[in-house]
Amino acid sequence: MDEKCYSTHVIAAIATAAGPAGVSIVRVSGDGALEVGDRLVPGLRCPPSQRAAGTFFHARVIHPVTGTVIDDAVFLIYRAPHSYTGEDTLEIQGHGGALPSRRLLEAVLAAGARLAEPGEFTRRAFLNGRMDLTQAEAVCDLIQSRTERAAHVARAQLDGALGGRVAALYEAVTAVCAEVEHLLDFDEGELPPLFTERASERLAACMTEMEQLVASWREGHLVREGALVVLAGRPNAGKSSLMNALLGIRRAIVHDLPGTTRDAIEESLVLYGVPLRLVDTAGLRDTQDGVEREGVERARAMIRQADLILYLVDGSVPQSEKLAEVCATLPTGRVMVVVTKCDLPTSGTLEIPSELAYMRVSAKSGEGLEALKRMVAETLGVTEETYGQPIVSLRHVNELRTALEQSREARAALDAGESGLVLAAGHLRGAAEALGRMIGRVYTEDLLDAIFSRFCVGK
Ligand SMILES: Nc1nc2c(ncn2[C@@H]2O[C@H](COP(=O)(O)OP(=O)(O)OP(=O)(O)O)[C@@H](O)[C@H]2O)c(=O)[nH]1
Ligand SMILES: [Mg+2]
Repeated sequence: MDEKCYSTHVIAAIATAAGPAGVSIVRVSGDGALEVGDRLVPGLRCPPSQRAAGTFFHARVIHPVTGTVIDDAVFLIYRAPHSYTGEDTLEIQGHGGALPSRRLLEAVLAAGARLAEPGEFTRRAFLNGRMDLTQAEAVCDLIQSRTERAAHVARAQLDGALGGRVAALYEAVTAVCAEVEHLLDFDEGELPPLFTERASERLAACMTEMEQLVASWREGHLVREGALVVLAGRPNAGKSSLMNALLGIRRAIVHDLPGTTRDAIEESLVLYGVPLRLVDTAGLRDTQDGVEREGVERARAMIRQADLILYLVDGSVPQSEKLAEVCATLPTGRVMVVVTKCDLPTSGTLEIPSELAYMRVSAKSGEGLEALKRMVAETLGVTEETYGQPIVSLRHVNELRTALEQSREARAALDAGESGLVLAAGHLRGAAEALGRMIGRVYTEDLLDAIFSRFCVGK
């Protein structure tokens, strides 16, 4: 199939979720979408292809091959370029439910459409210039968002909050690149005064903005993917009890027998708008028990991946471990000590290394739980107050890092003066291309395949 045919052939898909519902929508888009509609309503005095954009009508849908009555439906007419995809589009609203919507789709396919691939409507919207690539990706993020915060960030990205900033950076870097390349055509010694210094300064301003965007990734990926928070500590420290208290349900088995939890238990939780993957683990100790040993191994594996480790210490019994030594074996900068069972009398003094943050809580009385939640959100760098437009996509942060690296190299080359111009031009092109890939000014089919395969069919 040639590229043009692939990108404009009429496609169709059910746009609404399967299952009992009042209405389901089949969306039809491409060159000839309205004529596909004509074949579903034979004998209609004014068929879809004769109707104006922005109008709708009610009609009985007839299967174009079998002649069976499929449903009665409302047809909405969009004409290129004023539609989601930028193409002629028909939206057919029939009765809801898995079977009626499938029957309607089958009739549309029999009338000449082909089934859309995942994300194909949005891919066409991008190819037809209706949105940049960051906006197209935001569509998928919005659909899949699990928290208010994630939806808010995706919505703003869909409005171009990120794409606009990156487009400005792309244009600024491209302009510096064009000027440097232009100068390469001149003879040596004809460099305008202060040219390289000024180019370097302009680039530095772009780099400051790129750095800000890269720095927002830490928060952004937590907003989208969720933070992995692992409860770890000696057996009986109170990990499962704290897990249950944070969740508000009795999810994990609690027992006074040390070594109760064997497998890692994961649950989702939303704290101050940030989705967490909260994991309860087996108590860390040397043991001869094969099953428990496997549990301890799993606990260590979770600790290695964690964004934050809550290391629990039972405050009601004499301290049996040197925290400084234990924490030296845990990933630095990602550990918070939680002293548990604070409803019970404390047993002696606790030695907590001064560089570690710690909290006192009781899973039994609830004391300290709210403060702990707040502290976890703050430690992860996310609170309700930080409400900017962070980078949420790994692809975006990687492109920005490439652009930054290339810009750094370009500045170093510019600082060498005239002799560095050829090298600088190469790096400037590299930086501009990375920014261009981020917003889709530069793309390959493979890149689009990778992005849109994450989408659902019908979007
Ligand atoms: N008084 C009091 N008892 C607690 C509290 N938290 C846990 N316990 C008790 O401590 C014991 C161990 O609790 P768990 O939550 O099972 O401890 P764990 O760290 O998950 O233990 P393992 O799974 O064996 O590693 C149980 O008898 C709990 O009832 C608390 O806040 N206050
Ligand atoms: Mg446990």
